[in-house]
Amino acid sequence: MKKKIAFITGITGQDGSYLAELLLDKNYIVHGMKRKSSSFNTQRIDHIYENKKYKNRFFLHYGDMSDSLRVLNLINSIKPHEIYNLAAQSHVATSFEIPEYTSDVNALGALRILEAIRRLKLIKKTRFYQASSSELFGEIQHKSQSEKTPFYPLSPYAVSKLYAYWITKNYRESFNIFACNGILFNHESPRRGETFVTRKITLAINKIALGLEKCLYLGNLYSLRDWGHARDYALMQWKILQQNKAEDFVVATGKQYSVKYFVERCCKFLGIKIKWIGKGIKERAVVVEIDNTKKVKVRKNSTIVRVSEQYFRPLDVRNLIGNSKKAQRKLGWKPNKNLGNLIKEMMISDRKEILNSIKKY
Ligand code: NAP
Ligand code: G4F
Repeated sequence: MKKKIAFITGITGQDGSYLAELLLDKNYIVHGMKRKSSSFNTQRIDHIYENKKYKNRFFLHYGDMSDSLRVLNLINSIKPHEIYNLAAQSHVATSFEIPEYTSDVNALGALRILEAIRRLKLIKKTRFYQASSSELFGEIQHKSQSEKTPFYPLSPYAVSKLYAYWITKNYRESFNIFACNGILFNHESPRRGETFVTRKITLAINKIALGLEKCLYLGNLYSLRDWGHARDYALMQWKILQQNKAEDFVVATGKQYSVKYFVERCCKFLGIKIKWIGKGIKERAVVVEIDNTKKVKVRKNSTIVRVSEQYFRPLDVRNLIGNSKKAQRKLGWKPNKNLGNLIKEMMISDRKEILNSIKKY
């Protein structure tokens, strides 16, 4: 049988790396778009590149979502069966600083691919996945959010993703392109970018426990998120494109936790018990008990987490929890609700990474 060909934009990101592994293991030929950078940006996929098992089936191409001609030419030369549009300026807080760039890449980026599929007459051949986001729900209109919940975006990032969501639907309905939105809730992993809150916490708590840092500074401790594992979500991205009919799906765990709780659990993992004192900008976490068997380098009564105004957003999505019943019914989605396992995997991986970087230094 002829191998399927996939094209992944954003292959160097968290999701791109898991999706590339998954597709290669399913015997696909995988092409990915990477950005030209003055420093290395392929750390998340180097292990794939070096794996002999994937030789002649894994290809990287320079490109940028803001460059229509390059996007068109790449799709023309690859002629993929499936395109996964994961590339994005994906940091919500940063989108307030660079709204125009965020819109160009996230909103028009999706349009550029859809137009390429249409102009290159690949409508019958190429299926399209758009990485939509639970940020679309923003100021939530339903207690838990499903495909039927109205959107109310609260950031330039979310507004840009709203355009991408609708243009995907529009090209599906206007031109019959097999184009789908995966409305994915937050998903994390040891490969999560270091400035997203979960990874920022797992890295900092490890560094504090090793005596390398004194204090972690965070923004809104009371945000509630529905956090899943990125590897599980990559499988759903693929499944969405394997259906008989092009449709949109919410993917979520259906459980939510606060940022504050996430911090407590990371500390607990290292045998550090904290107590929160103060309110608002003065709120902080103080160490009240230490498990001596874990040999952490923190002192009782020291403050290890503080709030900093710097990390507050002009507007913030405070409360997200997904209703993924449709994905459960049609895609066989089995939400993995175990936050403890996710934290354990991220904490262990970050500790190793920190110790290795010290050794190298
Ligand atoms: P990520 O780790 O930030 O990866 C983003 C990818 O996009 C990276 O490969 C990045 O390249 C690339 N990129 C950024 N700007 C680009 C441009 N102008 N041209 C070409 N490539 C560009 O994000 P992720 O967590 O894997 O998320 C994947 C997608 O899902 C994103 O679209 C995100 O918005 C969406 N999403 C994520 C979540 C989540 O919780 N993770 C939830 C819902 C939706 P560099 O490596 O060079 O920066
Ligand atoms: O980890 P975050 O930056 O993720 P956010 O904003 O939910 O966005 C992520 O998930 C979306 C899916 O819903 C994706 F579409 C998007 O691409 C991205 O992957 O922040 C989570 C929450 C926010 O409410 C934020 O205000 O944590 C709060 N927070 C508190 N202190 C912080 C911090 N966030 C960050 N990044 N850094 C802080 O110090």
